[in-house]
Amino acid sequence: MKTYSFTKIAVLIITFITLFSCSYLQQKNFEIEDIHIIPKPAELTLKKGSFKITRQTTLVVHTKPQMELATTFALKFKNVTGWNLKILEQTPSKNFITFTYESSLQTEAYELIVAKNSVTIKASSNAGFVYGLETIYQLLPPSIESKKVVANINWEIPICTIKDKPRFKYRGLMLDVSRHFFNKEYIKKTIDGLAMHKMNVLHLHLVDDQGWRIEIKKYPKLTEVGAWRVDQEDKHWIQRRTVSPEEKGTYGGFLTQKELKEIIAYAQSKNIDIIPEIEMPAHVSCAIAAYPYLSCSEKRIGVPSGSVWPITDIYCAGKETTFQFLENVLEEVIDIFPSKYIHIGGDEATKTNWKTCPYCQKRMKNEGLTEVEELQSYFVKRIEKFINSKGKKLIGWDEILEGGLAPEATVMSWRGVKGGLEAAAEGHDVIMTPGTHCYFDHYQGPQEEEPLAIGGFTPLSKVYQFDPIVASMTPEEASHVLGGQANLWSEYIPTESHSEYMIYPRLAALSETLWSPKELRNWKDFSTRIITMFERYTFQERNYAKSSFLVTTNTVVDLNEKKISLTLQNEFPLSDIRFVIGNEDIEHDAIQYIKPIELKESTIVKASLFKNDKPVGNIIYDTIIIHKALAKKVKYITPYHEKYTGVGAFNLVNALRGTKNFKDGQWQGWLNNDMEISIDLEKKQPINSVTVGTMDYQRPSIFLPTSIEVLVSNNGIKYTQVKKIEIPFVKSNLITLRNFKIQFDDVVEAQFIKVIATCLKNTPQGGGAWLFVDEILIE
Ligand code: TNX
Repeated sequence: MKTYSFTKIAVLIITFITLFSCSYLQQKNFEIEDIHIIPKPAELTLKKGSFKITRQTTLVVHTKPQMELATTFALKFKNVTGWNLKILEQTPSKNFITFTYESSLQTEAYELIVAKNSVTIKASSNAGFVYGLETIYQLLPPSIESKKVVANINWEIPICTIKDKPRFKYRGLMLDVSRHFFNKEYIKKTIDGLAMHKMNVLHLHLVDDQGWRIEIKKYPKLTEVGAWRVDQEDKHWIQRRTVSPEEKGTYGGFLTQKELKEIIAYAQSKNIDIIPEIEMPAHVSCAIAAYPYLSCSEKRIGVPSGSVWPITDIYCAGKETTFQFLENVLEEVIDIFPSKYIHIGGDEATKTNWKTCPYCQKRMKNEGLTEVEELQSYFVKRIEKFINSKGKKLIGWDEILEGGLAPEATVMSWRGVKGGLEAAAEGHDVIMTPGTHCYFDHYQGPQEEEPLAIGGFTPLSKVYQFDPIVASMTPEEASHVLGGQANLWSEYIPTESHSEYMIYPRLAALSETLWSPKELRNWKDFSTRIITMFERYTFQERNYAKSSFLVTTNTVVDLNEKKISLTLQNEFPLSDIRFVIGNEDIEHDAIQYIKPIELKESTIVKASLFKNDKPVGNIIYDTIIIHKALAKKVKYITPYHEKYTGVGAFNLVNALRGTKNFKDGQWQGWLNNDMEISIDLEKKQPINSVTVGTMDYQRPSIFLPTSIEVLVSNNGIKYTQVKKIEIPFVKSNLITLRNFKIQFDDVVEAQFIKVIATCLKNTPQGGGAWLFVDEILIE
């Protein structure tokens, strides 16, 4: 009897301990390093323990918009778990997520209070609730973004309090849907991407030379004609031929008014304002192709398939019919878009036609204008009046400053921050979109590794340094800065996956510059959080650039010791970089990089960033060639040009190679002049070949040599020719690096080598020719 009750007590105790420890173990404790929200919240207090979303969790709502948000939340959960979370108006005793109206919070601000048994999202507007939910998603495991059920996941978030609000009220992205058309589904997917980063403006660039993308009922030809161009997608943008107006366009598309309304409603539910841009007076070849009377000459043109420069086919500023057309178009646009802003472009108008057009001249005379810039200003002011009369505000690119700004206009500063500074000083609102930090059509990694882009270099870390407020601004001027925006021009972006590649992850960096308090900005901290964001992108089936993973090399040459040391780095600090030398396999044999790698012989170095012992991103291959001319004396018989000096005397023999960026400091240039140099190898030795590294980049007039001749000597005075190659000129629109290897028929013994590379004499476009050389390798 005694034994029995003892056993009973023991069983009871064990059960109790087990139960207690189980529930205790279930309480996950998060560390601050586990929280990877982007953009970083303004204030976060973390406590021990967690709230777990289960099949029984209830969503508590009090209004219709809250109901809609709760429904999207429940749907997301249904996708990944199969559960049907309840949405109720009554608050249960525990395990619920509730939306609570809190009037003291600013619009867009929210508070998130996560406790053991409940989650409360407080906000004074739908925007705040949207952001509260987005934050919950980012507290959850990345697989919440999956499109299908995921097993064995604890849907747990840390007990914490978050008080969050944006630094800037305008946080935008511009999509150019004209140069290449992007459809409704893609635009909606982009809206999801924006909301996730707490961005609140999608600026749609609906009109440009190469395509009119919005249905206008009064002018059907705008889309019947203007939305379609002759398909020349197989050619480089700047190499597409001018088409005649008779040719039928087959490539393009447009958004119907119905589709746009659907997009707008979708965006509104995510607190995103859609700002339409209807370009004028330039970038409108497509409209002139549809209605030739809109231009000064009324000449018929075709919709251009590619580059148009300079932009002279612009709207006539003299004829009244132009303004009637534009007002009718804008009236329909205003009916579709609830946004308080209408963007009218205004950039890059070459106004030569206006100088000779009798209508424009008459207008200038009547209005007392002397310069064509003032006529553009008249144009914009007149359109502004119309837009204001409809209760809307005008935005334009910074060119609208020229000739006098329209009284109420907001300026989008793209040519640096200068226009923004000027406009703010005049008391106008400003949105900063400087090309230096905000142009997502620029390269984000070394050109050799990236898909073709328009140029520039705006890596993730550069975007992260963006600040819409310029240090020199007075507080009054700074108060006019509404925020910032990234622009994705799409000349070189034909597909959705490419478009996403350019947007993400740079959008994440931008979002933090526009949302989070400046004091919290920290690249190192961001660089750990972004990795989780990559996982979220993957679950969302979103393409994104891994360029920031790329390892880059720097080579330092010790000319005395004739050795090369290679440093490896990555945009992120404290990266796990590993490498192999020669033919070893990077997957298995890589060693961690800790200090510069010293090399005395030619070899290949492969390197990559590693995560969890696996290479991530692209593997880089660097060929190091230690050749016979390394660090030997070079005599320049024809001097290099003062504009492109490379690194000076040893440039051609320092083993450092130039990149496709011809201004990278590794190239020596000769202008309308041949390169003639000799190298003293210090002693007679056997030579098999001479290689000359050159560049072909015809746009800025850099051409391959037309011939290369190699001569040898043993006294440095009398040379004999060993070999000469001729290089026929071939037109090209690419940037190509070429190594011309002049292989000798027999091994030659010599101390002095002379190389003569001839410069192109007659260039296709006329004008001068450059010859660029980065290295001469002797083997
Ligand atoms: C300039 S930015 C433009 C666009 C081009 C872009 C390419 C601006 C207002 N105009 O038309 O697409 O450069 O980066």
